[in-house]
Amino acid sequence: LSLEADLRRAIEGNQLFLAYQPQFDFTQRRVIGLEALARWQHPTLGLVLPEQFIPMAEENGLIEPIGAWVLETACRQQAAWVAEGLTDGSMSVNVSLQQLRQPDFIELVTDTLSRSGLPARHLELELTESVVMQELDRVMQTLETLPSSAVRLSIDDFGTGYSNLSHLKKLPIHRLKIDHSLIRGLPLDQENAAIAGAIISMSKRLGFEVLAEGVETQEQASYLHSLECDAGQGYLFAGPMSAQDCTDFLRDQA
Ligand code: G
Ligand code: G
Ligand code: NA
Ligand code: MN
Repeated sequence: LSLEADLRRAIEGNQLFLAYQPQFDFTQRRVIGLEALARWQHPTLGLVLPEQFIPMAEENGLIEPIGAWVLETACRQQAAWVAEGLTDGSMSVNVSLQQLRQPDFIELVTDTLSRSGLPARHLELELTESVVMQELDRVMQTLETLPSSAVRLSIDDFGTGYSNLSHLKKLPIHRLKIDHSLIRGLPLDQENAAIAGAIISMSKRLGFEVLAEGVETQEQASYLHSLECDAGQGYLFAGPMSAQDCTDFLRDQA
């Protein structure tokens, strides 16, 4: 309960910050996007990871102000990097079910884009597979009303939930992100190879981009590339890093 009280103070106390993890195109080996990942620098506990505070925030309503702060911070940062010519890709922001259910969620996204000056095509919203399947109608409605529908949508942690695959084709999805648990052990793990391969070929046929999460080895990257997976994210390329480190990283890539 005290951690909950601390989290309430964390937002005003500037204790939250974002880490950014690059996403790489397998063919061109260049950065095509960044994912914003929330971090909490607790005054006495030190660094608290999102696994510990996001579920708590989703239960106690704090996910709304935290999510709004994440969206704002990520959009402003991306607008600055785009203006500097350091990226022309997307900034992925994770969105919780509770945020999507807010009646003013679309307004929040629209207002945040205009306040930050970020063109909609540079923003990608990440919804987990289970959220998308639970709230199919709301997701459809939300996305159809977003600014010029140019905001991108990706399905996170794909392959871990229970997708009704026939629903996928109805959704205005840009990209599937294959969960890292299915990338582990590739190419030797035959079960993961079968599932990851099936997700990649399904994505191609449905016209979605596909990204593999948790790419840690060159063997995984080569194998995924050979299956025509578009992009990867993981420690092989770069881990999540501070805004300053990410600025340096993007400069080095340019
Ligand atoms: O960085 P990693 O430990 O960094 O992230 C762990 C999990 O926390 C991931 O599943 C990620 O989607 C989730 N997460 C990270 N940042 C946010 C955020 O700003 N909002 C939500 N809803 N989830 C987040
Ligand atoms: O949204 P989500 O669950 O997918 O967030 C990605 C999580 O995966 C973050 O916690 C991030 O720190 C972590 N992560 C990033 N790259 C790697 C990787 O190469 N391997 C593993 N195991 N985790 C990673
Ligand atoms: Na994510
Ligand atoms: Mn994920």
